Amino acid sequence: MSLTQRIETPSVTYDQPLGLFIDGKFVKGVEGKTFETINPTNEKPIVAVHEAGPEDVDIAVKAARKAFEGVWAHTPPSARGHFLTKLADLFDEHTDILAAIESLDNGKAISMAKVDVQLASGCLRYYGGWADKIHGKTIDTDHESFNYTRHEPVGVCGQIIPWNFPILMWSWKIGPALATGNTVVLKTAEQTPLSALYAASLIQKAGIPAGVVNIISGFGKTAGAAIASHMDVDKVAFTGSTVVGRAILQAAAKSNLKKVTLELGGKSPNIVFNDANLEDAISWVNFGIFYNHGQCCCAGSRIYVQSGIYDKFVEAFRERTIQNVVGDPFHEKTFQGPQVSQLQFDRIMSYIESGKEAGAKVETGGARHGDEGYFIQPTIFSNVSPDMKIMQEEIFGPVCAISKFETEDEVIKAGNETAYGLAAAVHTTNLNTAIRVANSLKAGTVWVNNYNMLSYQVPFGGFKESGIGRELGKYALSNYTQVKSVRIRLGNALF
Ligand code: TXE
Repeated sequence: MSLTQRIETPSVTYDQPLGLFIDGKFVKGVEGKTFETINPTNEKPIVAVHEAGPEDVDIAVKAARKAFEGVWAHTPPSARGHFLTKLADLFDEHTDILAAIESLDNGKAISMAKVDVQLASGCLRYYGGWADKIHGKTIDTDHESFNYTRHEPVGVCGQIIPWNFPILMWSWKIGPALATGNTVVLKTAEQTPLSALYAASLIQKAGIPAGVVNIISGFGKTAGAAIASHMDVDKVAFTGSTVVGRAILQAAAKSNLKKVTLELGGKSPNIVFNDANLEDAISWVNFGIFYNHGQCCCAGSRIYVQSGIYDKFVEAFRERTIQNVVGDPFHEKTFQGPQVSQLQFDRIMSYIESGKEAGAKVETGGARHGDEGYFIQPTIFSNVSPDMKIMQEEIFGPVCAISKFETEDEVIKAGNETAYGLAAAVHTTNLNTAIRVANSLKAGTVWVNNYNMLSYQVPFGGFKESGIGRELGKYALSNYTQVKSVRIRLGNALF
């Protein structure tokens, strides 16, 4: 099988790289295996890509190690920054292609996919700016000493990303890793390998030295597990399910105690008080759960509405939800495309069935949309209780549950009653309420009068079982550096 294929999408025609991107070149896997990626809109294969197994991971790690010890170690920080800003410019130039690939491979609405690409280029440029501003401190201890710290790169970083934001996660991982002087072996999700491979061709165009970034397509149990347990990978950054997050921590513990950062699932509460601006709140609650077809780790899937506005809210929210345009991701007006895969479609439908069986009321949706592709109607459940599966587990689809509450204390308690702690939101016109509730919710991000606002300058990550470490902003730099203390004796003291 060849290493590129011309692909026609409804918006652009382009050359899709298919190989593993190792040591600056696209290559076939050692075992010669390939796998197909499926178009979730019509359930048909798009193309087959080359598959990495453990041996390919090893080859990629060796290339990354060589670059880390060699060319990249001798690339000045400002030059690293320049490479990242050049890459960001190339993302901007190729926005239409990258966005079309996301819509084709992931099913993302094209208007949203374009925003993802802009956010990705913004993230790369932002970390390009950081590259020559990473420095340690001098620390006074006594007259006879000079002490300083260096923030050194961790080394070879394994990065394992999911399918819900393929190109955005690529940039969240690669931006801070390269800015701080690390090299990377990144594995994409098996459902969505295409945009990352196209972005790898932009790495070549940007002139980033061979081996600094290696991108492989492959499965979790083979290529992913090989990264997590590799003895020469110094750190793994993972975004995905909690169950795999645990497996990665175990693999790190059993191998070389590599550093691990995790960005996992959520079951985030979205709280609307009586005094909220109703129209605004409904718009944000709708965006909070149905954006990206509900396939967001921070999706506001548990909606708590205060009793004074509950009936009005449910009615108006249902009306708003019905207006969400579900359909072909390549139509500019589409808000919600298909779920990413048959597996995710089946998982979500089984949660919908479990909600119905448990006695929750379907306010709208509750079924498949159309008869081709993995489309699901935006679904709102009411009449739910805290013990229902749909209130406890991450559904990762366009499905939410609304509950009524009376008091602030009660809703804080309910909001925190979950093993997750990724995000939360509060809608109110009272600043005191907003701040009190924001301070009391155990979540890595609390939005006030908005939802899903993500910026590359602001850290993102989870409390409790939603993860370890923070991505984005200055905080992410500490995931990719380790501190060295250098202590110099100035006087003549001896022991
Ligand atoms: O995730 P997996 P799946 C949640 C969401 C979703 C559920 C399952 O609830 O319904 O997870 O999705 C790689 N060693 N999130 O099955 O399996 C895999 O190849 C190393 C939340 O797709 O965690 C892919 O690259 N790697 C989420 C990545 O892990 C392994 C985003 C994610 O896949 C591996 C996605 C292993 N043993 C799903 N097994 C978020 N936090 O945004 C799999 N992988």
